[in-house]
Amino acid sequence: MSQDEPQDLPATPALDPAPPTMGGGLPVIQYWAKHTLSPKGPQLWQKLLHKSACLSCAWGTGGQKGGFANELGENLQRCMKSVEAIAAELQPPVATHFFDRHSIAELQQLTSLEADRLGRLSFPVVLREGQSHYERISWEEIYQLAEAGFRQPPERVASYSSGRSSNEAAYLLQLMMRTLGSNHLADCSDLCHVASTVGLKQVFGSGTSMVSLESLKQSDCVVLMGSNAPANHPRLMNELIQLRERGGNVIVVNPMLEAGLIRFGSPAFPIKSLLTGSEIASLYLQLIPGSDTALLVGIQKALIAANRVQTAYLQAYTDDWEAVVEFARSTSWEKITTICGISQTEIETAAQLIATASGVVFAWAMGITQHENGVDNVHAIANTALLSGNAGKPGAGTMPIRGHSNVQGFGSMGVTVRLKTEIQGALEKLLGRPLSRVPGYHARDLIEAADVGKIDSLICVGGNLYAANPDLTQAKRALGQIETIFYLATKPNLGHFHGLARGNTVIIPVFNRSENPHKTTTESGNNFVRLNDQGQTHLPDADLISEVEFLTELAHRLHGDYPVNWRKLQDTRYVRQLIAQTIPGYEAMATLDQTGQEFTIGGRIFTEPRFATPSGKARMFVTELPELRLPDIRKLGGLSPHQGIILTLITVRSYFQHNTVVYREGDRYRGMPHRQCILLHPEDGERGGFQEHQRVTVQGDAGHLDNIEVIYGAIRSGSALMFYPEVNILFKARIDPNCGIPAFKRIPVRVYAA
Ligand SMILES: Nc1nc2c(c(=O)[nH]1)N[C@H]1C(S)=C(S)[C@@H](COP(=O)(O)OP(=O)(O)OC[C@H]3O[C@@H](n4cnc5c(=O)[nH]c(N)nc54)[C@H](O)[C@@H]3O)O[C@H]1N2
Ligand SMILES: Nc1nc2c(c(=O)[nH]1)N[C@H]1C(S)=C(S)[C@@H](COP(=O)(O)OP(=O)(O)OC[C@H]3O[C@@H](n4cnc5c(=O)[nH]c(N)nc54)[C@H](O)[C@@H]3O)O[C@H]1N2
Ligand code: SF4
Ligand SMILES: [Mo]
Repeated sequence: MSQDEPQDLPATPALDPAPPTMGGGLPVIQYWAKHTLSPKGPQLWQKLLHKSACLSCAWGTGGQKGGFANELGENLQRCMKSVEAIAAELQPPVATHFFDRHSIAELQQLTSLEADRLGRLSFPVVLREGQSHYERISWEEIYQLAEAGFRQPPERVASYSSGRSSNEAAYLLQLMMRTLGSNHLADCSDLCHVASTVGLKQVFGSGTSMVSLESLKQSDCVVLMGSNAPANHPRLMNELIQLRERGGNVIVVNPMLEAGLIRFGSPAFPIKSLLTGSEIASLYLQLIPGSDTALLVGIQKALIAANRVQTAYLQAYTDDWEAVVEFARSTSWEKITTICGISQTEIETAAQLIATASGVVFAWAMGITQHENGVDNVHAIANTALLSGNAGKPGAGTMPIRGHSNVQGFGSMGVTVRLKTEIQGALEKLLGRPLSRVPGYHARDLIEAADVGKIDSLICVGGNLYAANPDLTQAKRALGQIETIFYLATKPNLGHFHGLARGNTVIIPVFNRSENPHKTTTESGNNFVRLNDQGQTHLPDADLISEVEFLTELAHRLHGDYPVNWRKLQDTRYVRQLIAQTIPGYEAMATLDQTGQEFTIGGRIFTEPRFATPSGKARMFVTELPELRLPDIRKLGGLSPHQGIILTLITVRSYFQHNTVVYREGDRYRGMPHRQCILLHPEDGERGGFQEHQRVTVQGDAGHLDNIEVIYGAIRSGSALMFYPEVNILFKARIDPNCGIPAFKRIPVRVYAA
């Protein structure tokens, strides 16, 4: 590419020859120093101190208490992931003539990192049907295209969204779509924590965490399952360090030995932790990927055998517990240990740590949800919490660790294909008519529907629908069947270059959270609502729009003044009033603008065993053990189908990326120097006849990747690990029929030397 691209993110640092033995520590401080003392430092500090929630993860640091505070007002809670996210947003604009000079064919050669480094989008562009270049487009033409696009039959229009935008934008998006008569509100949570939302709602009547930060601080045991928190939720590590210091235990369940879950050095505790690191895991269970339900049933069985089940609690506060107890009792140890690969003794040790703790918090992320049995996994966690009396009391409970910084807010606002009946009722009252009963498409269904030509128009409020999906070949083809696509985005990504519509593809540049000309709100994974101040953009001559302005103007053109005065809603105070009236638990939003009082959403934190189900009791579900067979080696195509070995591939984020957006090559904590690596156990390397650093081919059921470097690491043998989104070219994921999530964490692949 030519010289006109901005290039001022730091160059990729050389990787240490050997991976570090702990997470966090001095490299984090070095990163901070490098960025905050650089010429960009003042801008960065301004953003860090801006009163708004961190852009990165849903732990929710920031807001009115100051850029560095958590919801309890504790300071020093900003991590370097926050700096990383801000630095990417502070890039200079994509050069004025960039799109004139580079054809789509050229743009499609870019990697995710290169696409992000093009800079901030600062003017709207369109790729017209049959054309080779994006070109600038006027706002009036965008509205005309959008109006025409969304005047199609409601079952043929859809939206997709990603959880970085505000509650206000989310609310307006769903109201606009539902007023049209469309329920096709696909969201990144469909690929993320939907298994938690669905599973927890069935058990407790509420789909989010029942544990507040305050309550987490009272627990003396955390079971951390399928989470790489040192990289993805760094400030959770402070809580784990403090828990260990007060004598509590952390049980980690993960097929990969993640360095930061063994030891972590936190800058929040410079003297006692930063340099040498604090021990995190008391017990590390390195199970077979996809087998968590078996392990949890094993823990339940051990609790029963040791007579540690809280029967009086179960009788008083749960329904259907007998079947769950009977199932665990009658499942053989042999079956359990064979499926999960963890010995009975280790499982009994875990059960004992749980039984002897005064309060246990069960926390989890994608290693639990992204499976064919994701909802079962969540049920099995809930069952274990209930059998041990650890739900509905301070210091205990179930705590999904959410992804995007406002992904949970999107769900609360009704951006979901499973609308709460209370919201449905409130919206029907507002509209004065019933909502459409046609079921909506979630993210996977949307791709399938598009693939068979059932979608005319799509609006994407953030995200990267193309690269977030399995089977990139299908995703590209499916998006290519859609007549018009509108991408609202802050920065260019692979989706803008590969996820092209049949007709027009429009990219609409938007302000990010700290730049909006109005206040907004977001919701953390701990159910805490943040108020984000208005701000300014650093971009010179920027022709950006706020998501709220675009959505209200489009809705006004589509719906006139029905059912609300849309243009008036450009003042987000009125959107907050609507939210307060229609969204359960958000009543306190009504006074937020006057008081500035951020608040915890009502009806979600359970400190007593009275849950949000109709009976007030938790409902328990028997969780069948998964059958973890791998396909026959010949079934995974390729040139020489008998060669190589079959492995279970886990796809994850590297240390330096945010979802589909790569910030830097490599992952020092896993010893992977670049992204074209496969991490496997040395035993499997030997079995396949590979040397470390040798190049291999990885074959899945949808494609293959050549020239992949073998890296040996501390992963459960039989499994391997690679980075998404590049790896999504390989496979058509299996889907959990209970919630539609793709099984990104258990993909059969064949690995062979070329
Ligand atoms: N810096 C940064 N922060 C982020 C993100 C980011 O990309 N970068 N993304 C955000 C988003 S949207 C999300 S959803 C979260 C993701 O946060 P995580 O869920 O922590 O992210 P993953 O990289 O998918 O890591 C999943 C972990 O699960 C383990 N695992 C894999 N399979 C299994 C299994 O079968 N059982 C168990 N018990 N463990 C398993 C993996 O080894 C890995 O440690 O992070 C959020 N925060
Ligand atoms: N193989 C595999 N695939 C996965 C996963 C996995 O673990 N393995 N994880 C899945 C998960 S958990 C998730 S959440 C999805 C992520 O899927 P998405 O949420 O769809 O993708 P992101 O990469 O987070 O989207 C990044 C883009 O959002 C835009 N953006 C950033 N901030 C804003 C903003 O304020 N407003 C607007 N309008 N746009 C903004 C930028 O243009 C940026 O390029 O991927 C899923 N896919
Ligand atoms: S833990 Fe998450 S919310 Fe807190 S500063 Fe780090 S990235 Fe931001
Ligand atoms: Mo996510």
